[in-house]
Amino acid sequence: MSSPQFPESSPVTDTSSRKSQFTYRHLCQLASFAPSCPLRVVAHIDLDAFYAQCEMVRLGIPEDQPLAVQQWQNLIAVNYPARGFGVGRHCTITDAKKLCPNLVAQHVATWREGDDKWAYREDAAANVASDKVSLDPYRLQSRKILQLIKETLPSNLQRVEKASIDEVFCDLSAQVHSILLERFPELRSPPPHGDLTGRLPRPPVVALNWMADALVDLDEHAESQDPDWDDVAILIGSEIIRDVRGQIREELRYACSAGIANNKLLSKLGSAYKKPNQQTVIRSRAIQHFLSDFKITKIRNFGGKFGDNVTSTFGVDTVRELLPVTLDQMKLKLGDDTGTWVYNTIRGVDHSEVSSRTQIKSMLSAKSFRPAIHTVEQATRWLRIFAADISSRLGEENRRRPRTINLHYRHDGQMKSRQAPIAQGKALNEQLLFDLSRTLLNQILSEGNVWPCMNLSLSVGGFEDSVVGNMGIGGFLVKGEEAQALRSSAKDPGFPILPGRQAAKRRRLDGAGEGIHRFFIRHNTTNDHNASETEDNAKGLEDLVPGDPVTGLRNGNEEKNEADGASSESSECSRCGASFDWPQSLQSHQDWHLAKDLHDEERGQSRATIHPPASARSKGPSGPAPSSKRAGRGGKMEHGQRKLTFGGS
Ligand code: DCP
Ligand code: CA
Repeated sequence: MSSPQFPESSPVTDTSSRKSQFTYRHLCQLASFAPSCPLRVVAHIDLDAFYAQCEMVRLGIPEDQPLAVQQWQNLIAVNYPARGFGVGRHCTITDAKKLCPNLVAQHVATWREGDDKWAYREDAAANVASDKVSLDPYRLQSRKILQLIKETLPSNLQRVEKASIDEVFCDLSAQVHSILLERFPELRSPPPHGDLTGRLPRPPVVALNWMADALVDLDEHAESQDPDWDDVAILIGSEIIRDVRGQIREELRYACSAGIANNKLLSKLGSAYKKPNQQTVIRSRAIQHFLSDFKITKIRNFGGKFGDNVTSTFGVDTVRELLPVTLDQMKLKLGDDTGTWVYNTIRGVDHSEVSSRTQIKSMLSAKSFRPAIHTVEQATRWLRIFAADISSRLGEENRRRPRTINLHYRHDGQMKSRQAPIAQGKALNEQLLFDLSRTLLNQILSEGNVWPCMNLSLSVGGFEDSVVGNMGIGGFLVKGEEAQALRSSAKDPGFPILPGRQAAKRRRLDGAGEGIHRFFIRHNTTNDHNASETEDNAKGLEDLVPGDPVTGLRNGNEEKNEADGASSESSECSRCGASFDWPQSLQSHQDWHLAKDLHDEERGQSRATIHPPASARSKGPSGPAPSSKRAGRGGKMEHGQRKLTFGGS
C-alpha cells in the first residue's frame, strides 16, 4: 500500500504487528495545540535580508543586484548578493562601497523636522540632526506578509504569532492533525477499548520524501529507526510551509527561510540554519545532532553575559561539552529553576506556546539630539513629527485606543517625564496628540533651566479594548523600540528578571553560580545611542519588561539623575523581597506580579516560570557556519520564550 501523498516514500508491506511509540492521547493533543505534545509541529519563518528586500521590491531592482539599506553612515540590512562581496552590517558605507563598487545603498525613509510626512530623501544621510528614521515602509510590508500567511493557512486551524518585524511563528499542529487524519484513515478509528494510552499503529511508510529540504542528519543511534508519526507530522508541516513560502514569493515577491521542528526554540534555530530562501527540518530524532555543535552563546537566551557566565562556570564552549553535566550539577551551580531550564534548553526542550496575540501595548516615537536642541520651536516641531508618526501607526490598530500619553525629556543627564490621560470621546488624531504633547512639554518647560534638550520621546499606552483574560502576561509588557527607548532614556538600572521569590532565593546562594544569579536580579543597562531610531531595537530588544514602564512612570514628578546611575532611594517588593534601586522599577515589578497572577489564574495553573536574563538575550540562531553572521548582534525575543516553563505543561 502506497500513500498517494507520499509518492516517493517506500511503503511497508505489513504494519499490523508493529506499534508506534506515540499514543492516541498524543494524537488528540496535536489537535489542541498542546505545547507538550511530542507530535507538535512549529515553524519559524524569517524574511531574508528584510529591509533590503523591501527596498528591492519597492524599487523593482533585479534580484542579483547588490543592495544595502543605509541609516546615516551605517548599514542596517544587506542583501545576499552584497554579502557575497563581504559587505555586512558591520561595514560603514565607505567600506562597503570599496568592497562592492556596484552596491546600491538606499537610505531609509525619514521624517524631517518641520515636515508632516516621512519620505525617501536623497540627502537624508547628511541630515541626522534634522531627520528621524521612519520604519513605516517596512512595517507595511511586514503586515502584508503576516496577512498573507494568515490567509494561506486554514483560518480555523491556525496559530500565528508575529515575533518581530520579519519573523513569524506558526503552530501547525491542528492543521497537521487534520491532514494526518485525511491521509491516514487508520488514525480516524477510536482507540481500541477507548484507551487513549494505547499506541497508534505505525505509519505505513518506511522512508519519507523530504524533497530538497535541508534535512538535519539524525542522531547516531536513531539512524536505523523507521519513521514514526512525528516524522510524518513534521513532513506535513514542511509541505505546508513550502506552500506558504511559495505564496509569499509569488504574491509579494519576498524570499524567506524557515525552520520546522517540534518547538519554537528549534524552529527558530532552523530558519537561520540555511539561508537565503531555504527551509530546514529538524526531526525529533535529529535534535541532539543538530544542537550539539552550536556554541552555547549562540543559543537563544544564552547570548551576552549570561551565556558567558554559563560557559565559564562549566568551562565549556559548545552544547556538546555541556551535555554531560548532570541535572543535579546544573541545579547546584545555577539554582533549581535556572539549572533545570539550562538542562532542558540544551536538549532542545521548549514548551513555550505560539501565541496569536499580536496586539501591541504601547507606541513610542523618539529622537536623541546630537547636537542638542535649544528652543521651544525646535522641540515643538519634533512633537509635531512624533504626533504624526504615532497617529499613522494608531490608524492601523483597529480602533484600539490608548488611554495615556507620556512625554519624556532629557536635559543635562536628567530625565523628566510627564503623563496625561487621553480624554475619551474626542477624535484621537494627530492634532489631539500634538496638543496633549505640547501641554506636557509646557509643564516641563515651566520648571525653567531645561535647555539644552538631548532627547525627546512621546509615547502612548494603556490601550483599551483588551480583555485582560485574553491578553496573557505578554499583554502587560512593553516591547521593542518602546522598551528600549523608555529604558535607555530613563536609564532604569534594572528590571527584575525572575519573579522575586526566585531572585531572593538566588541571593542566598553562593559559590561559582553567584555570578550568574545576579543576572536574574538585574538586567543590563542598555546603551543610549539613539537606539530608538532603528528597528534594531524592536528586533534586538523585544524583551521582557515586567510591568509597563509607561504606566510605571506614572508619577509625573519623577526625575532621575542618570549621570551616575545611582539613586538614594531603594525599595523592596513586599511579596517576594526583591529589592530595587528605583521606584519605577519596583512599580514595574509589582505590575509584573499582578500580570502574572492574572495570567496564572487565566490558565488555571501556577507553574513555576522563569525569565531568561535580559543580558542573555541574543538573536540566537547563530550556531554552525551558515549563521555565524549573527555573532555580536543584539538579541531579540519573542513572546512565548519569555516565560519558560518547567515541569511540563
Ligand atoms: N535590523 C536593524 N539593525 C540590526 C538588525 C536588524 O535595523 N542590527 C533590521 C534590518 C533587517 C531587519 O531588522 O533587515 C531584520 O533583521 P534580521 O536580523 O532578520 O536580518 P535580515 O532580515 O536583514 O537578514 P537575514 O537574512 O539574516 O534574516
Ligand atoms: Ca530576517
